[in-house]
Amino acid sequence: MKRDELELTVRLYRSLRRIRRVEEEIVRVYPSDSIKSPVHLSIGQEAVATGVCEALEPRDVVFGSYRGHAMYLAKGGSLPRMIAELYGKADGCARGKGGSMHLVDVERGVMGTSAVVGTTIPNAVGYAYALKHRRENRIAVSFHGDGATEEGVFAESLNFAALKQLPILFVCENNGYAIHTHQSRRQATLDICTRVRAYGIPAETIEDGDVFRIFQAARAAAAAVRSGSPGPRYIECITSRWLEHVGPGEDFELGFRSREETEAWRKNDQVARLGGMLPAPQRSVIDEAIEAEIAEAFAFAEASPFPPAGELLMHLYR
Ligand SMILES: Cc1ncc(C[n+]2csc(CCOP(=O)(O)OP(=O)(O)O)c2C)c(N)n1
Ligand SMILES: [Mg+2]
Repeated sequence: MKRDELELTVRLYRSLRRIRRVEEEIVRVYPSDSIKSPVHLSIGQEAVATGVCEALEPRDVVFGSYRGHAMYLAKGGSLPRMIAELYGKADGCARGKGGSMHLVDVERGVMGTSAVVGTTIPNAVGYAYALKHRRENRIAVSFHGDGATEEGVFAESLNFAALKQLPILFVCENNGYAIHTHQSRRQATLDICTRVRAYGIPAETIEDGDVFRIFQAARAAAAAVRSGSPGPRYIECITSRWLEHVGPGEDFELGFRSREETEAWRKNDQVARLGGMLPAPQRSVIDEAIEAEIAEAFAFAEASPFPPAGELLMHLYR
């Protein structure tokens, strides 16, 4: 491997592995009830946030959904403050009031995630509108699920972004499901990119979850968006959620999908794949550093106090 390729592989592996291990630790800790929030885990989907965020600059901003741990971490959001948020603690990134579904780290460009499907898509478009007005050389990224593309606001947002030629990259994390319902039972046409192109927005699908391919597509799209012409871009990444919609367990016993359906994706696991591309000693150093960081973050959350009762109605929109 050439030096550049090795450095890229190391960065992608570190991000993939860190997200995977953080979420596995959430799964392990969850039964203790220390985590006070519902959790929508992205295990199996890490390559999307990792590949896209690797293509961004620190000054760029991202907006996401309740399944936002991967995006938050890949963009550089504080891990201790994320875990404290899941614990409902005062040092949490949303002061312990938002939980897993409302992660934010403005300094790192994580502008927010939301429990209400599709709602951060227009937030990202609005931000991109401001960027264009202020002639700032930054871009906004909207991460959303396949289910979010059925919301009316999705169409409105695409139209406005295309009309105003805004510096925004839309990233669809298409895991095939909205809760327990497959895309084919919800959408008249399964080709999301065809719908997007109807607004004049260039769109492409990455079918295989290859983190390098996602990175390259995001880098090319981000460069085009940054140049301001021809405005927005759309990338759909097909991916696979391995755990239940919400919670730390699996959902195969419910009967709406089978474990076999995820098998090909497990064989294509990007965490294992990139780990296998690195020399073992180098991989161990990375893995050990991640374990230490995770242990520290959970200890930080444990030690943090709950917010005082007097803060109950502060920092809220009312
Ligand atoms: C406006 C709105 N409608 C319905 C819901 C209930 N709901 C929560 S998650 C979800 C599925 C969304 O699926 P998708 O966008 O594909 O994201 P994924 O969970 O697959 O990451 C739905 C319908 C909601 N939270 N908000
Ligand atoms: Mg989905």
